[in-house]
Amino acid sequence: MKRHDLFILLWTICLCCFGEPGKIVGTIGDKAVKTYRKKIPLQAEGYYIKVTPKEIVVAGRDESGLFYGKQALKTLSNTSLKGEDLFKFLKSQYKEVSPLRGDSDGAFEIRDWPSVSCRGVIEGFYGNPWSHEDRLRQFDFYGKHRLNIYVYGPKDDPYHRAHWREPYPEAEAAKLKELVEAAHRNRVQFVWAIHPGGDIKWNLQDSLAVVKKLNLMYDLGIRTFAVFFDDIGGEGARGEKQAGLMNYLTDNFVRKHKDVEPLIICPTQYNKAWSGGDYLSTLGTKMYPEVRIMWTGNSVVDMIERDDMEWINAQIKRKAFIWLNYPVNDYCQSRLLMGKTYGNGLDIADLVSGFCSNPMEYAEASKVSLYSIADYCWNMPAYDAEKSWEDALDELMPTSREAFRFFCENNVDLGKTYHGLRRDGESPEFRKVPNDVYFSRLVTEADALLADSLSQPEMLREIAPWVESMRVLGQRGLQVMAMQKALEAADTVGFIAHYRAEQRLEEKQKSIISRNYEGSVVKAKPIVSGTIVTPWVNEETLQLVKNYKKNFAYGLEFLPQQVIEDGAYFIKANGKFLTDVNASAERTGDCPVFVAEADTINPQRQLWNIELIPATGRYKITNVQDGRYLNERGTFWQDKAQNPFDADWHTFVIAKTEGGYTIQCGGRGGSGYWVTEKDRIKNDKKGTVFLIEK
Ligand code: LOG
Repeated sequence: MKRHDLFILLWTICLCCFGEPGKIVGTIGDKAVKTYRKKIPLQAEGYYIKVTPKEIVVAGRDESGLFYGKQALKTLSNTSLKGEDLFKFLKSQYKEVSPLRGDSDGAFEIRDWPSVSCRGVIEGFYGNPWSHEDRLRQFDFYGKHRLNIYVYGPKDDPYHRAHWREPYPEAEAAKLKELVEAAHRNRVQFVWAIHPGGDIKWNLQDSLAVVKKLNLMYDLGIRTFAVFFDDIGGEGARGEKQAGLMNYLTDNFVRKHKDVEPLIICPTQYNKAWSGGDYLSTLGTKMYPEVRIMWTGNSVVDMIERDDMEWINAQIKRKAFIWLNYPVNDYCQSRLLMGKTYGNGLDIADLVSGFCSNPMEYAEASKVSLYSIADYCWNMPAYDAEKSWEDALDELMPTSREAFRFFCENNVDLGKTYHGLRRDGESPEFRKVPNDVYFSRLVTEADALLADSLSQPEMLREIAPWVESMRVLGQRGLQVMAMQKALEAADTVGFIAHYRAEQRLEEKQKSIISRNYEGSVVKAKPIVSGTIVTPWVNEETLQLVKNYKKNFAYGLEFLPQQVIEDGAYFIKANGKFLTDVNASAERTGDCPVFVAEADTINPQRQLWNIELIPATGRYKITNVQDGRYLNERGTFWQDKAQNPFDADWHTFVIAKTEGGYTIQCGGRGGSGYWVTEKDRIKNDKKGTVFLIEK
């Protein structure tokens, strides 16, 4: 055994068996650590650690620094790493690590401090607020991961928003008090937010109502406060009035107490896409400079980069306090966001006054991302999204780690939403080759997780509906693979049987719901791998059914009928034929027109291929003669050379109606129907009835 190995061993034994001999502990002013004063980092919450065979020193810049230093020491005493590995580990964890008296000795010192001074979480989502127990567990987690701020602002707490003037009922106030104490024990600042903008009157009475409420919250131990004006319009959204209230509260509440921190505001224009006029500059110039201003980035849901920070900071004349809308899923409730937390610049620490993540209403599941938020905020330049994610999985699901990893990998992207954020990396193994093995794994890993619910009850309770859905998705996939094989073997009976089994599973999957909540959000219907595996299973089923129908007649009654079976049709309105008149001429951006005569010379100009697209479940319509796609405006693509298919522009919902069919634009929300106007196709709310015939 080398000397340094021996030393680490002894040190570990000492810590475990005899308490902590040779240990010097203190904060900067303490006599005990006087010798090390110069070594202690200047930054708040920083700490210094020295480990030699003879002594262990932990010295904090302040109480928080000492708290984190002691925690680091605990982590160190739990590691079995040695030599090079130990140093590699230390360097990945702490800002500055130096060996003492030569490598072989194994002695070292650490200087460590946070990149961002305010790091944490904002419970700011719509839907089920976290439970009391959720929050208690969160605070322990924050303490452990050095997150130091928690902003309380669940949209559906009536005393935060809808009934902001009213005091909390006694029992709820008592619980909040307990929470505040738990937060403080973990060195987490508890910020309570009020959301008065929905119905505030800009008069003294309402200013006093806010002060009164804040004082009640002060009595529960809260020392930092926020005022939210997000997601409102009308009178409450006026910048100069909001700035006036913040100044009033600073004068009449904050400065009346010795121990209350400067206020935080969430403005109405809280992201660049929604900014305009002089709103932000009004806040910037009229509001006391100590009031911190929250900001979600270039849009509501966005990752933050340096340029973005420079822009907003110039507007508001201070450093913005980031409200990161990730991993919140209140706008994409069917998805759990369990993927890597990536995309924020690693060079923005000096441009933010704080960085908070708005999580999912699933408190435990959110920890996968919060773990990384903590890593990112503590040591921003060294942040590694990949590693941090893997580390989070180690900690959060030690007993079924690989099953959990697989689950997380299948719950990454959020799909298309009006906020536009997408997340890469979903179901990477599936992309290579969809096969039985992958689908079986969806089933077996789901089983493994569900079987492990005893060791991780809270996490499992939250993710169970998604785990269950993952299992059924796997079973559906296996049926689809069996349909493929049956079709290849011309086994019609087998094909129909597997198809019917697949349909039963799909029904079962659709019946899974998570949390029967009926507030500002609806109950969630879990979707797993909604970008990769689920669409593949849906599309492949449809495609196989189409292929089957082309060749076989057995069991057709069990297969879905299309409104229009794939084929070439005339599309007629008022007795006229939709005709690709320019088919042979030079044409860009032209359109077909309705003509009275049947074209006997070139009938294919009047024939349209109508085909169901499995990917969208909608139809595409192309001209038989030249293959050009008709788009939602009833015209052809501008650039005939390219003529690309675009599901946003070229897909239609065709529905049977009295006397014929309606054709609705499906790509972007299905806003308009086809109508005829002067022999051309236009869009309107109420559709023309078309004849679609062979
Ligand atoms: C809300 C927030 C919600 C989030 C995501 C802010 C400042 N406000 O669009 O409560 O959780 O987006 O849906 C918001 O982000 N409004």
